[in-house]
Amino acid sequence: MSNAEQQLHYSTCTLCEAMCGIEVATKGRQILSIKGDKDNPFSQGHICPKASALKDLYDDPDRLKRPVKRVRLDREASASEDSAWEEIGWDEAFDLVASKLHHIQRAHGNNAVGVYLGNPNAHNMGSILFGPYFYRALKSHNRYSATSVDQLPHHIVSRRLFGHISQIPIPDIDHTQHFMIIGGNPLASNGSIMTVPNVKKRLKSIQKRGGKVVVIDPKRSETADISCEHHFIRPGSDALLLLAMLHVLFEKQLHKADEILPYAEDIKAVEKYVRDYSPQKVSEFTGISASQITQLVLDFCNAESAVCYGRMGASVQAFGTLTQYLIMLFNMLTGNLDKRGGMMFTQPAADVLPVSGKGSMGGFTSRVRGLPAFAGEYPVACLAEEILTPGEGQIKAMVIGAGNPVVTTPNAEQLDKAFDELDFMVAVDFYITETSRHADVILPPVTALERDHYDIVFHNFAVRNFAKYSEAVVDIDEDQLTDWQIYLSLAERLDALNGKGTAHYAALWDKQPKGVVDDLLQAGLYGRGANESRDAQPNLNQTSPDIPLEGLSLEMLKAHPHGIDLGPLQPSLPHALFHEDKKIHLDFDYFMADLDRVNTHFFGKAKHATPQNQSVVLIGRRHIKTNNSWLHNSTRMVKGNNRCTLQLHPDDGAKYGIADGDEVSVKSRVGRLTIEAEITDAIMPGVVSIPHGWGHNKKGIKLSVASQNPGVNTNILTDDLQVDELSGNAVLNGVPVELEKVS
Ligand SMILES: Nc1nc2c(c(=O)[nH]1)N[C@H]1C(S)=C(S)[C@@H](COP(=O)(O)OP(=O)(O)OC[C@H]3O[C@@H](n4cnc5c(=O)[nH]c(N)nc54)[C@H](O)[C@@H]3O)O[C@H]1N2
Ligand SMILES: Nc1nc2c(c(=O)[nH]1)N[C@H]1C(S)=C(S)[C@@H](COP(=O)(O)OP(=O)(O)OC[C@H]3O[C@@H](n4cnc5c(=O)[nH]c(N)nc54)[C@H](O)[C@@H]3O)O[C@H]1N2
Ligand code: SF4
Ligand SMILES: [Mo]
Repeated sequence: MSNAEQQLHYSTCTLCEAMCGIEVATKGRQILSIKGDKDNPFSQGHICPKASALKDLYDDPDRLKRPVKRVRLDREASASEDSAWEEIGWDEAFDLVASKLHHIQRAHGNNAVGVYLGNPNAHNMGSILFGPYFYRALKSHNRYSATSVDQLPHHIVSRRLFGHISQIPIPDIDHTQHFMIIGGNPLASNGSIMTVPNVKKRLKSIQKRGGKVVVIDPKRSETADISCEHHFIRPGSDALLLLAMLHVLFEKQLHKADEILPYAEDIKAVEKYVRDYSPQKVSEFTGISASQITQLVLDFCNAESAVCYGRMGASVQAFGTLTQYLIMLFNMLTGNLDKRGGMMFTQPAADVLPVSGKGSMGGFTSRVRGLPAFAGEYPVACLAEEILTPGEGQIKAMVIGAGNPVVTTPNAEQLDKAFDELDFMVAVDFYITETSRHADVILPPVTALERDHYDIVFHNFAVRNFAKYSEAVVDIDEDQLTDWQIYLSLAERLDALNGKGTAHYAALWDKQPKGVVDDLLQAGLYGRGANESRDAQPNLNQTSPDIPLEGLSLEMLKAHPHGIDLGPLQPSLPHALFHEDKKIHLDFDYFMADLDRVNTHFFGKAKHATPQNQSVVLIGRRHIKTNNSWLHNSTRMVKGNNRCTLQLHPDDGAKYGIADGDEVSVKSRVGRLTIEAEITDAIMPGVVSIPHGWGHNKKGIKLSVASQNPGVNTNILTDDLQVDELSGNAVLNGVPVELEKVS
């Protein structure tokens, strides 16, 4: 190794959705440094502090490189708390897992095996493209993922309106003159459902060109700090704000629906649904004055182009689906859907949408609580009860792929206990986490820089058309595997045990995920089949004579290691619509039915949301150096002041006798925790905030750095029974809590 040459590699950071290009210096198998790739046309050298965590993950002595099997030391103690781990070979591990799962399915039915897939899968082309072979081989309906603590409402809105769960329009941030952000904090998150490296610069550019950035958030966030205007909003009341904004559009005759009308003939019928929601009526519930609400609409309509965008704070709350729907209606009715500077669809190079399912809506409901399934998944808020409630279809075993639901999903303590009841768990993860410590077998894949990468998901949500492929930057041992190899091995074994043919797997081993990417690139808009593909999109061809490239292939991307810019987003209606009639289906009956729930919640007899009698509500927050639950084992990501604090307004501090630095007991319907108070006027009175992803104090985890600075798990407080009823999405923002100073 000592005589190895230093080498530079151009790769992509996969930690968040921004897809920043990185320049990685290596010497043999040592990673020396990670810098921004200045020649990446999309991210132009930008990275955030997290990029170096890729090296820390790679070097982490705590991470697993070989499969491990749990050996229970004390049969009486709970399995997760008293075990040792024994390294085993891959073949033994695969055989063990496949036979255990098969055995449980034979005894209790296919649905006895549950699957939970976490967020990092979305950043991993191998899991995205080849994981499904394994889930299909399992033939279980009991599937769950982080989608239902996150963007599920976006998928439902897109499926119903545009005909495909993943056909989600993206803010055209680089051309807009007015950007309204509802419940997103891209300065900390680096953007979400908006792949946007260096978002700070792009937001500032809006203001430099005379435009405006407006933030609606119960917290004066980092994003609010650099915007032109910020309004505090009472958590969970965004649907009311949007209803009133739509009301103003009609009342003042400001709507501009002409261009969208051919695709959505009934759009003006929105008026009758919003008639009752004047700004005066919603003002006290939202905390935004009637005149401010009217002004928000006037400013939006007066701008040359404008876009309204809502993220976590708008989605993961009691009215998340309705809120995302109203946001889309507002963009449409102001003439900003599919328009430059508005909400636009990307034209990705490797487009999986036409070859993937459009996403089933409803159809199944969960066994215990009857929550709806979307795209073949139940909401994770009902996972624990499906394990704990006996009867046919009860979950007896779990497969966890790149997820940590014991930290990240509501009523986390209940799920932690439920996992202890399982007969078997397998986790595909390189850490022994709060969740994988429950496993009987852990199958560790390599980390991001050790595998090749094409961003199957986030290229499709990018604010600019772009394509980039990167090879692994370091070699791996012969007995290290990537996620897709793990999933394919399990699928093959399971099919064999089920007496099914496995001959077709040979071709998949040969093709690999990168072969699928190559096929998609070549068949796509910029590929060898470009002409055909463009003919199928006549509107695109006509409006954008400047589609810059054809002949794109994996080989071409390999020859351009910084990535290839494919130009700005292009108007693409009606092509972007997946409904056969090429129309937007507004589905009022489905979405507007939720207005009954809105009316009962806000205007019902109990009137529990008025400023006078409302309880304190809990929201979350992100920090630039975190990534959900799994970067806290990197010393440089966690050093410095305690970040896992309860933020509260000085008025609430005075009301409850809580001073900065005090220990506070926070209690909800489902749990209680103790946390340090941080008094700040950046948060709205009546609202408190705790970041998620912490609470690394469970016995049995192997995260030596994280355990020293564990923080508390906010999802001990969030309530599995509180969901957005349309979607079953968890309510992680706007959770009623009680505060008490710990003396
Ligand atoms: N209260 C509250 N809770 C929240 C949120 C919130 O805002 N507030 N946010 C929610 C959101 S948006 C999300 S997306 C979820 C995330 O929830 P999860 O997806 O359940 O959790 P992560 O923390 O992302 O855990 C990812 C796990 O995958 C492992 N991992 C990382 N990379 C790979 C890989 O390439 N392959 C494999 N096999 N494993 C890998 C890590 O070691 C880690 O254990 O959390 C949700 N929870
Ligand atoms: N550094 C970092 N980056 C990340 C992640 C991370 O953990 N750390 N996670 C990644 C993931 S998985 C995701 S999904 C994205 C999420 O990306 P964002 O959606 O940008 O996430 P947050 O930073 O949670 O921003 C949510 C905002 O909503 C506000 N909010 C809370 N409740 C309400 C409400 O009821 N109404 C309104 N209007 N606002 C509300 C909060 O105060 C907060 O400012 O971030 C990704 N990027
Ligand atoms: S912004 Fe996201 S993609 Fe870019 S360096 Fe940071 S974590 Fe990585
Ligand atoms: Mo997320």
